Amino acid sequence: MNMTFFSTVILICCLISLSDAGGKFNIEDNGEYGGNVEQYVWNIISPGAGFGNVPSNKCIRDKLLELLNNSSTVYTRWGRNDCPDTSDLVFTGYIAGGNGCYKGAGKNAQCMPTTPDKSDRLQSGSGSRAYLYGAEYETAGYVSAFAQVNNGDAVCAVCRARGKSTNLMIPAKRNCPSDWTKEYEGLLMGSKSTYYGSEYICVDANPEMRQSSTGNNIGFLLYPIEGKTSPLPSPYINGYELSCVVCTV
Ligand SMILES: [Ca+2]
Repeated sequence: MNMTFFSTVILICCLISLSDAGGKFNIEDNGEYGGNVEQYVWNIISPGAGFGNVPSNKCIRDKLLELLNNSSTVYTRWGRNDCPDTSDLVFTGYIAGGNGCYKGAGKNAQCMPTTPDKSDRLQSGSGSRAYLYGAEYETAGYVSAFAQVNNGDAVCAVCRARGKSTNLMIPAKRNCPSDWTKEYEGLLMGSKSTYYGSEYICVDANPEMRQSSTGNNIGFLLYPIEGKTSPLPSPYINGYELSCVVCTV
């Protein structure tokens, strides 16, 4: 086995590993191409190419590399207007969600683009619908990076991690599993206990706010989240704020 073909096989394995979520591709079980691995892979990555039209291993390798480089996963970086060096910016926005005083609202947070397209329905003030409110950090007295943005209107960025296939937010962690890339770490935040609940989101450890926005308003209010050790077991500490990390692979 020469090195070119060996490299191709490695890339084939990578592609199949990425694409095999439902066991759809299985080289070992395939008899359609008489054990011709190149033919099999080429027909996967170039649908409609037909039998007997297999290019050189280099072409297959280049195509696999192109596919791998084009794969990506998208996540929201809550609390920042930019993306980590590991990702590309898709758009920036403002965090929004339900007002904790109203029970009739979605619980999930939204990253609202700074340049929305105009709706074709502009009827105002119906009063019988759910509302999206901008988010404010409620972080007075907390660690300095967050205290500095107290009452500031919270921002967000949607980021695309190229060459990755999935992302994961892990609460109570500051580092990712081995083989994963750390996109950012932060503070787990959401509504407080006396308000209607919200999604828990991972807000970047160095949060930014919309300029000159520290007026105190009622909307989607973001508080640090505390762990409760009844029954969340040790080593969790009762009342400690929870960190978080966002990882890609
Ligand atoms: Ca504000």
